[in-house]
Amino acid sequence: MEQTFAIIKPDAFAAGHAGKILARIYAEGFKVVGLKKLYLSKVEAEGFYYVHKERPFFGELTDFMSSGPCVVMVLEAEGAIKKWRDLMGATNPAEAAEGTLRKEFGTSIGENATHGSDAPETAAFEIGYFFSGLELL
Ligand code: DAT
Ligand code: MG
Repeated sequence: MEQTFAIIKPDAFAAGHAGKILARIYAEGFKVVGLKKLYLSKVEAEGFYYVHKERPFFGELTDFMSSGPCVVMVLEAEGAIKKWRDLMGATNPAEAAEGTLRKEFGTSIGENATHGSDAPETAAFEIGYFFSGLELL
């Protein structure tokens, strides 16, 4: 079984969509092996997104991610990384397919409701950034 790391971002959490997103996660057959609500500091958001530190949107992205509470999760399923990215849809909600979470809950390319790891190496880094082994039993 593969694990991936997911976030219900501050826009979706503030809008009250966390319950609906979790319901979709369970309906699609993921096992939720870790879950907590966090309010990231700017520095914590910068550390999480360090791969994007040279991108022009880095300041905007880390301001947004530290603008309110979010929900961080570890999801487990067969092919969890691709399965979760398929359920999220394209980065830009305007380009996301019908039925995807970003289409339904995202409002702009920056405020796009959810995060998901893009590869096994990033999933390992991202899970370890937020969860200890004891939290994933
Ligand atoms: P994804 O979250 O689909 O993996 P990414 O890794 O390319 O996308 O970018 C990380 C986040 O940064 C993305 O969810 C939203 C934000 N972002 C990406 N491109 C952006 C842009 N052109 N302008 C503003 N924010 C952007
Ligand atoms: Mg990414």
